[in-house]
Amino acid sequence: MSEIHIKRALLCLEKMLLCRETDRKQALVSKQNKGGNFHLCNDGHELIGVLSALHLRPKKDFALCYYRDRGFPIGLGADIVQLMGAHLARDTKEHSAGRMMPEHFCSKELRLICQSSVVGSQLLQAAGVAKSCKLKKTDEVVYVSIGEGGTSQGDFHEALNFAALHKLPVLFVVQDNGYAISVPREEQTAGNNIANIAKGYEGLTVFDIDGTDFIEVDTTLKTAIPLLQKGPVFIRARVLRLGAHSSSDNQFKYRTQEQLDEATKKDPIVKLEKLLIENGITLKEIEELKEKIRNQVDLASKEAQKIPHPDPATVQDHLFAPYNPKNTLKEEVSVQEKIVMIDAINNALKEEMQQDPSIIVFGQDVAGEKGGVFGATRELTHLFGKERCFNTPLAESTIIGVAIGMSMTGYHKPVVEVQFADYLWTGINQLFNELSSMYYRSNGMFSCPVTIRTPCGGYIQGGPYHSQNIEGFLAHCPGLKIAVPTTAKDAKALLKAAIQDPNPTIILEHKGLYRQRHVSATREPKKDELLPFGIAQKLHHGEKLTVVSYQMMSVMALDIIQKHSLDVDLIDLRTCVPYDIEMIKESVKKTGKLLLLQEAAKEHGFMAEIAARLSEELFEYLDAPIKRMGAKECPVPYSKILENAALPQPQEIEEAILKLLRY
Ligand SMILES: Cc1ncc(C[n+]2csc(CCOP(=O)(O)OP(=O)(O)O)c2C)c(N)n1
Repeated sequence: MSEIHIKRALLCLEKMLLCRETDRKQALVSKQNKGGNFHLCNDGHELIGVLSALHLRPKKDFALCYYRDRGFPIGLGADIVQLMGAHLARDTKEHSAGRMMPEHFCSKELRLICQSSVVGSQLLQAAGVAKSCKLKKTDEVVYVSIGEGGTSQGDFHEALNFAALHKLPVLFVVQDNGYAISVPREEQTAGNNIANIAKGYEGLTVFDIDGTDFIEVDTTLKTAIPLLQKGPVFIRARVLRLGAHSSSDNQFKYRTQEQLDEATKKDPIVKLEKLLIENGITLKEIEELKEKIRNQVDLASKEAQKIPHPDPATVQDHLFAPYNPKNTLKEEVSVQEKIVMIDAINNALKEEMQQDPSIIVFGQDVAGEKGGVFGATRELTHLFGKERCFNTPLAESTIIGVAIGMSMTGYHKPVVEVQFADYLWTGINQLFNELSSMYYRSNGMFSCPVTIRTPCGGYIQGGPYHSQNIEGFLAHCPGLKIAVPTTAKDAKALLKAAIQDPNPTIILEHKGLYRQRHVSATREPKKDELLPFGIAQKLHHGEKLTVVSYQMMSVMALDIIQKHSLDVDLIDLRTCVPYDIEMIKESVKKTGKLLLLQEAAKEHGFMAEIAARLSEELFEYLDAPIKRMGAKECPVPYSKILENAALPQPQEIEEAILKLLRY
């Protein structure tokens, strides 16, 4: 070995020992009731993570490393006190400040992107980070690691496909220890080797190596990292898990002592020590290094125990990043020239893309002449280029996962289209478990300025998979803002506010209103008109009854109220999260009666929340029971006759309004 090689090997050993010693210390303190009682063993995994970090550029390249890859942050130079503090769920500066279980590494300074506990979801986000770097034309690369069990997730294949398709600088590292908790590799992966499967993705360079061998790992990384400028690289590193899966696991239920002893013989630390001794380093030098590391970790552990526990008063902090724009949307004035909702949305996208080059639009069919199946993104590729409006593979998890990653570099604001709200479900993990909670999980360190637009709603004979209304599900997801515009002007001004918002936002666009002319078509707001979320509007003023609704229900209710000149306050919510509870309360105090209208099935719907809240907070003001109306409890069928039977109809709404007025 050359002198420089020995120097790197020594540094690598030092970092691996640091990793091993933190492991030992963490296992100990997790039994001492000091704030954290969960421990994940890293022993046997250290080499690939540490050495990858030593080959990359700290604070320049990005990384998303999984929970059994502590070697990577330690290799980068992460503060051991912060790591030990995170282990004890203390109010640390990095790694979530007690919001996440230990080993969910997160540091803006080190460009360690905040991790969730969902195995596999980091891979698409890594592809998104890399896409952002590539669009920005930097030479930054992205490291992402995962266990072999996690490669069974669909997101793994979506990520390899997207990275290979876009030739992205992602280094995928699978740390294959042969077990996913208790499940052995042969029950996990067809052919028993994930590297062979990865070879099927054209454009992906694949290595299959012994992850316990310093020379093999070092040589591979030296070859692999320069290749990243041309496209993604995949390394399957065969490693060892020299302990149980976690402190909650009894490994001897699925593994014998003999098997463990056999694995221990290949311990990468022992092997590296041997290599160094063969190359002139003395045993004494290694013993001194170990002693130094023990003292360092001892001290770090004591320091970590001085970090305070989180303050319970902060439990709801960092749900949303601050954003308080002024309401600059002007009142509706009667004008001859009206715009329909779909055109207003298209213009909002054009205006925002014009004024902010960081906005990138993508989704299925959104690019080129097609410009979306409803035409919302038409002309965007022509006006702003293929890099700023492009098609994605037919994979919703890809759309949302990539958007998350792109938004986290700070270089870009993705505004994505999910073709129908009904298909958001194949991306729901990225939305529900990842996007919405990123700001909270990272204790305000990483925000995700992602806007998702998606057409929803029925009355168009779209059948069960082109008619869903999903606001009730989404509203149950803390950290996500949701708009449900009824008119063109609101859709435009809300979309513009959403794009400028540093938080994740979702615009549910009712496709039955895209081209509807008599209520939804309005004057077009000017470029600078914005409508912040949480401000409802009255479509009709009255004294005897409050009706609260949105989208198609608002249109139907307004028609009925106008037809009979009824004395009704009609509140159009515009947004579900946040929703304008004050306007509703003020109206109900005046009218004493409340009808809640939603197109989604009545049971377990969004309006149930408003009904419950009003009965808790305004019971004394009510002169009649709160009435809810919605669709029947079944999917929305295709036949027009059945669709009409399922969805709320004007006649039923009329009867409900008149009955409540008479009550
Ligand atoms: C999507 C998902 N399903 C289940 C779990 C529970 N879980 C946590 S770790 C783990 C095993 C993962 O094994 P592997 O990917 O091989 O990594 P290793 O733990 O062996 O390093 C499981 C099933 C999870 N975190 N995420």
